Amino acid sequence: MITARKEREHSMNQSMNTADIREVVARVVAQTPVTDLHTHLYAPAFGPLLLWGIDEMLTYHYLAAEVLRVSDMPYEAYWALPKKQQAELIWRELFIERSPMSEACRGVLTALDRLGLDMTERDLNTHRDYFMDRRPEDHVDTVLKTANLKCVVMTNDPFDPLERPVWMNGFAGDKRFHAALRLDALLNDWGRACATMREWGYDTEPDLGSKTVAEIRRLLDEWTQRMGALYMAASFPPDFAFPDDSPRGRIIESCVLPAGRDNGVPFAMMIGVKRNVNPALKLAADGVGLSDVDAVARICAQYPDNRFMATMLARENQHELCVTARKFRNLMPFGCWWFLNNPSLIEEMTRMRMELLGLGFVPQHSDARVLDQVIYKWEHSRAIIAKVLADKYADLIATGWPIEENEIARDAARLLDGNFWNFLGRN
Ligand code: RAT
Ligand code: ZN
Repeated sequence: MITARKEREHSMNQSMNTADIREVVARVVAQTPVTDLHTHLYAPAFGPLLLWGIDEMLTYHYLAAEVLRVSDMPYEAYWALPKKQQAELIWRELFIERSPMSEACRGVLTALDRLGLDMTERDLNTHRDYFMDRRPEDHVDTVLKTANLKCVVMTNDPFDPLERPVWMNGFAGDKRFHAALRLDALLNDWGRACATMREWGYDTEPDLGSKTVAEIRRLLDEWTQRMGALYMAASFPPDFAFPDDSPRGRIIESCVLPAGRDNGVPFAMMIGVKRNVNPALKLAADGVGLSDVDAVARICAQYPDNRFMATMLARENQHELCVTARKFRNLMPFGCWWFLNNPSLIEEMTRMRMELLGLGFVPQHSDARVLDQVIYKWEHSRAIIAKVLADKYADLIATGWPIEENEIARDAARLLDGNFWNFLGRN
């Protein structure tokens, strides 16, 4: 007995106490490479689709929405400006005329700082100089290294006229950029998708009869293969229902789920976006609404041979989604999506998820649209994930359960990288 106790004391001395834990966890999480499972970035081979640099960062649609609240410029006049002038307006209004408090503003500063720019400098043109002569290929390497990312997953839409030709011309692949087959165009506007598919030579009819179903399935199989897609995905409005007799519901049941099962790729559901709440804001026009988590539970229950990833946009849906994930091993909650990608909400969600799901979730994705953004999105999220983890380890240590650094590294690797690949079955 005494020996056992001595051994335990010895092993506790070897492991960490609560004072060390914060520093060690922060360091380990910062050093753990990330797989960023949902971005809007593109490999350099996609040419102008890959956005990067300071003017792109400043004109991010999150910041367009913010500048259009404080400026009295008519919406159309803003959108008519060349990008450079939009960036100048945003810099002036949101960084110079007032302190850049919002998360999207702060992010620009974090990214510039970590790229080595002088943050005491308030002249935008001076910052622009850094980006002037950079080659996109080199910048990708610099940014992924600075953000400590292993790889990112793109959002790839076969109906997008700009990216489609890159795939059709045999994109050679880029191990830093994986693909996800995005199905919004197919699922959220079937009338139009049907007509487009006909133009491409698929024998589709609006009625979704068996011939059309087979053709949609053919499209899904072809594009999953062509892209090497890791998963299929779509965003849905708050009234997303399942089962559902609309074209969306019918295509999901008769095409997407069979394809997902047979091709071994999960279906990622991004639920709760109210598109075009204020159309004058264009890409920044969308809002959020409360959704029905039972729809998620029903699809997971009815299709146990399919795997589902889910992220929901309303803060109020998060608890129910966590509880639902406890009931279904084929459901992986992921990320703090869009309006939730703010420190206070990331912390709340990460704590709740860890308390309900242990380490069995994917805490974050960046949603970056501009390459440089991964620097700030991941630095800010990593700090919060580390804070939550450290609190939880401190609770464990308080019970006498020793924690070793290699265990922290193992857990961090699961959260930031491994859980996603394991869920795909590709570890
Ligand atoms: O976060 C965003 O940038 C949004 O505009 C959307 O792209 C959203 O993340 C989505 O994937 O639909
Ligand atoms: Zn997105």
